[in-house]
Amino acid sequence: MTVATTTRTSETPFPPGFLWGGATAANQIEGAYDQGGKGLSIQDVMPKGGMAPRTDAPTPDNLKLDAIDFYHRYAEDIALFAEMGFSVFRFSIAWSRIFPRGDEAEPNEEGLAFYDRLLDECERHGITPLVTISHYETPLHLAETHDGWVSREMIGHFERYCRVLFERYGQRVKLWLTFNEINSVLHLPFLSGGITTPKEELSPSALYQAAHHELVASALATRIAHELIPDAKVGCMVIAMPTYPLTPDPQDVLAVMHADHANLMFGDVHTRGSYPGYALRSFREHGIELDITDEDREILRNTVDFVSFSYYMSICETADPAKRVTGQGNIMGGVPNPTLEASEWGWQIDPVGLRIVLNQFWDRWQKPLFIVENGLGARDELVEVDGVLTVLDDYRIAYLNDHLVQVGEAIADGVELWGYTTWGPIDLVSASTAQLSKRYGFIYVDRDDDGSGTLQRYRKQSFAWYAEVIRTNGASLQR
Ligand code: BGP
Repeated sequence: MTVATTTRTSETPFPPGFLWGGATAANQIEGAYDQGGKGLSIQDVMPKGGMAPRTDAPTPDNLKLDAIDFYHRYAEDIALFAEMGFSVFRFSIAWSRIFPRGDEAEPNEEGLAFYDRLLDECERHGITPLVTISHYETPLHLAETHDGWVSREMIGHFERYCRVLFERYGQRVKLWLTFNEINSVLHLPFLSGGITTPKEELSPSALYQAAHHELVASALATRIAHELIPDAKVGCMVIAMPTYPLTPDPQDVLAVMHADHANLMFGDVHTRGSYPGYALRSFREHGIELDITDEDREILRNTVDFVSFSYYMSICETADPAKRVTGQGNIMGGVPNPTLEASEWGWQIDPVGLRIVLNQFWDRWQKPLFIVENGLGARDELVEVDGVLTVLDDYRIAYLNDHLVQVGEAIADGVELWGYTTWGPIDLVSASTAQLSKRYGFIYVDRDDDGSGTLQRYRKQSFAWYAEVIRTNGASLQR
């Protein structure tokens, strides 16, 4: 006999049909780096992750080469997502599975067939796919021969790749993201833009030219998606980083405005279809000369249907150079906030910042929003409870609960939000440090930083917790 639930879903601020799920990236889960005709991507030569220098060839201590073997275990993993009640699964397509070098005329059929099978599994479980076209996975050949997105030729290679994806999967994939965290190219040019020139040697003009090429490519992809898949929705994806003044000094507030401009320019171009005045002034005053053609300007007018973002932390800014100690670990730098605690990796935890940034983005862009990454990277310990191996991750539950409560507040504020996918619903390899011990999942994967482990999957305590959040559409959250 089933006992009727006492939870009243009418008490939730989350609208009916809100999409709940998790997010991953090919290079952090698939493994099989040299199978199925796949070429090398920049990730295959980054054994220590995005914050460290690359190597010249794949090294055995690069956990991403095998990752968590999703390439072979996707059916089992998607079944576990379905067990939690996912209505959406965000994953990326590895560009180098489809075009192994990036510059071929014809795609690799074996790579395309893999994602057909993956989509079959999503369909079987009624899970809506949300596909990232480029998630820190530039084919290595393009990085090495073109200096990544510094070259205008990348737009053509990307266009060819997008057309293949839209033609092949357009019947079943209606939600697309162009570039993961596109604003990170200013901070991590190799990881984000496949730019092999070391950052210190890269001129600001070259760096912003690369960003411009990505923006044009993103708008072009949006236009083509709309042409080929009339009911598709295309979003940009940015790092959301609410930035607070370190003090009430107006100079600190101005420093925040400048930091915001540098970040928000990417969303501004994607949603408004042209560069904002503050960006043009900054280019002028910093001697940044960009090659922006009339055709580019025309293409940029193809604005996105929605804005998606990752949210992990907020930061502070100050105009006082003596106080500019940068925070550790995160991609964007910034000054640590003295009022906040940090994760073991130095990422400051700020649930209220999520409500703030949701409101900021909605007020600024008036486009539907989608939180496509949020979560806590933590060390987990596998323990036996009633004869079952699990992880008692109450810290992860607390983190996600507190963030989701703030999401509910933002929805009550009037923000239009389509969905929420946690980062790493299953443990995966970290983008910044290439560790597996920085775990995000509801599902524990038995693999350690030294590469040992059975790869077996175990449900953590948070697994049942998230299933309940989804089942009640957020009504079970502790406010
Ligand atoms: C974002 C990336 C993801 C993911 C996440 C967590 O910047 O889009 O790929 O990895 O951060 O970061 P990390 O893996 O470094 O803990």
